[in-house]
Amino acid sequence: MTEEYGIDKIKVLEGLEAVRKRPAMYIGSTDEKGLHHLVEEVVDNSVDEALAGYCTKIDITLNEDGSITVDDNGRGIPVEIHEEYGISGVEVVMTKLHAGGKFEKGAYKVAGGLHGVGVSVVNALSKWMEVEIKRNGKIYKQRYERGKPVTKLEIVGITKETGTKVTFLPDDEIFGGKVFDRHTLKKRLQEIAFLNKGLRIKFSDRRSGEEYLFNYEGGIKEFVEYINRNKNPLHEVIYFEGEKDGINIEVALQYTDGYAENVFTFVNNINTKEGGTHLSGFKSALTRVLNEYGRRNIFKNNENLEGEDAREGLTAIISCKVPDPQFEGQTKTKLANSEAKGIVETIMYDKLSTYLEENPSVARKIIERALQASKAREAARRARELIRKKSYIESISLPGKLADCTSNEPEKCELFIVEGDSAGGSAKQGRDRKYQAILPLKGKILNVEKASFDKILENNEIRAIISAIGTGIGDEVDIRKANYRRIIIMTDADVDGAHIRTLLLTFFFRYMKPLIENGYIYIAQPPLYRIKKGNKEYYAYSDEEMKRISENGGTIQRYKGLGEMNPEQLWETTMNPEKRIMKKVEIEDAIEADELFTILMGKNVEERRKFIKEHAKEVVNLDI
Ligand code: 0RA
Repeated sequence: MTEEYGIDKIKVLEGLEAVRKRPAMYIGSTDEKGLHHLVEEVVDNSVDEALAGYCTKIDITLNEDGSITVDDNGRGIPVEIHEEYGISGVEVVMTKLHAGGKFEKGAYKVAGGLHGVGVSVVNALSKWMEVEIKRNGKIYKQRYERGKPVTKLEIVGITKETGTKVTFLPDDEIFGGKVFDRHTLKKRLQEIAFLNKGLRIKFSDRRSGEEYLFNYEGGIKEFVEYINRNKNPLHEVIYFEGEKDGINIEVALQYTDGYAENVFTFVNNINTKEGGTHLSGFKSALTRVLNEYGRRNIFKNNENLEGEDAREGLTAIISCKVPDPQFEGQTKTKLANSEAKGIVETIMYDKLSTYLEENPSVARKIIERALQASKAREAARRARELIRKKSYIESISLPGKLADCTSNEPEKCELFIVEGDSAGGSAKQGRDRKYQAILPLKGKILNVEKASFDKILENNEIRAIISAIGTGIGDEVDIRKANYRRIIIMTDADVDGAHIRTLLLTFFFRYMKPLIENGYIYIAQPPLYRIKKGNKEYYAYSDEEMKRISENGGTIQRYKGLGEMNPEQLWETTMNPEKRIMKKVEIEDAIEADELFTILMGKNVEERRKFIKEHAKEVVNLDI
């Protein structure tokens, strides 16, 4: 009896009901991210058709009723009756979990650690879904509601074309009232177009009337040009492609006069944010090629370039197509296939060596640039040795000194980087001495976007930050050595405060990225207002909150700076772990983040002016 019950239960759970019961298990979450995941899932199927060589165009439309349409000119989902299930192929794809594998499709699948749960999951989580297939000279149509077919697969017309059109409305029982974000969709669709040269992706937003056509004959070569469009490139983009043992790789790279390293890797169109074997292969080939060419043609005295010298100022995209990708890592975005390292390394070594031999003037520019980086690194190394010792911080002349905490359990400790001496003073008095350390900064730190590594290390404020945190800097960052688990940026809620915060974030993003990636960096949220009602005091952290609290009577005090709060107030409102509000800094999109820092902090004034003008309306709570 129990066994029978068990079997029954498994059967039930295998159906789409299981998906509706535990959506997060299939799409990660039911927040905005999960919602957009649905689109990815459907688009991925069309991209698979493109990868297999059958589809050249995909139209994505955000409809006025909130539904979304993905329309491709691939082969069309098979309509024939499926042997095993006795229903049409369409219905198998739409209602069976992981049905994709039941048909052997193309050689590569986008399906990786992240995606590949199947269209059926999207169907299960949609209030309704309509699929229209052009195949065998006919147009077929079927409608589903919450995963269940509500019409038969009907023939509704004839056609000479082939393709699949899927329209779905995410179920508000699952996603609340969340709506698609045009910006998020647009960015990902453009990325897919860059990664699949020639593929035409049209994106239309019926709500705003906007339309975009993404179509790049140059593929990732144009991607690199796009990323570098606000930078100063040293040469044209170098591009090559190669294939071995079924693994296809494409590489596009270009050096700029900047200092940042921007290497982005993709496997079957998935952004492998955590890198992996393909990235290792790329890095070691790059260093080896530059050193060998340098020794033959440029070096005078036994110079030797290290990996980071070879990658300073480099923007590169590595896009691999791997038949059976294995992903590992925290977010399953690290390629694990060991064979990929050797293949990428060999192809990269051969093609880049040849390119440099054939283009000696470009080769000279690249290698001289790397040699300069190497010299700066040597100077930096000496400075760094000094800075690494925490005791060193005592010896440099700082406006205000680090007031360290007394605990020696870094896991429980926090470092507040505070704008200004007076706020620094209040923070020192108001803090929890055991777990909270205070580092006051006077004025603005150096803009690292415009300075070389050795110059950065000459800057006192930056030295103080590095030695206080203790992880080291650049390639050598070791998060296990962090003296604090949280590093909290605490600045005034005005223009200067915002600027200092951006300078600090630029520094952390460019030189201590693992701290951001591992969730160590926070932004304190001091209150904007104090409201007195009778003998009661309230703090408001936004304009809305202020309006709500101050309704019928109440005196409102606008805080201009942290310095206006006494130590107790600062502790109560901003530092007390039981009460405070903080924002954790996360990198959602590394390409966009690079772009933002380049525009905001880089050399191109005109671009910055344009950007600020365009985004000015989004800025709130900035007291100018
Ligand atoms: C299964 C088998 C075949 C194609 C597809 C599915 C397919 C699915 C989707 C989803 C969106 N667009 C799609 N395009 C194709 C292969 C069909 C054949 O062998 O002809």
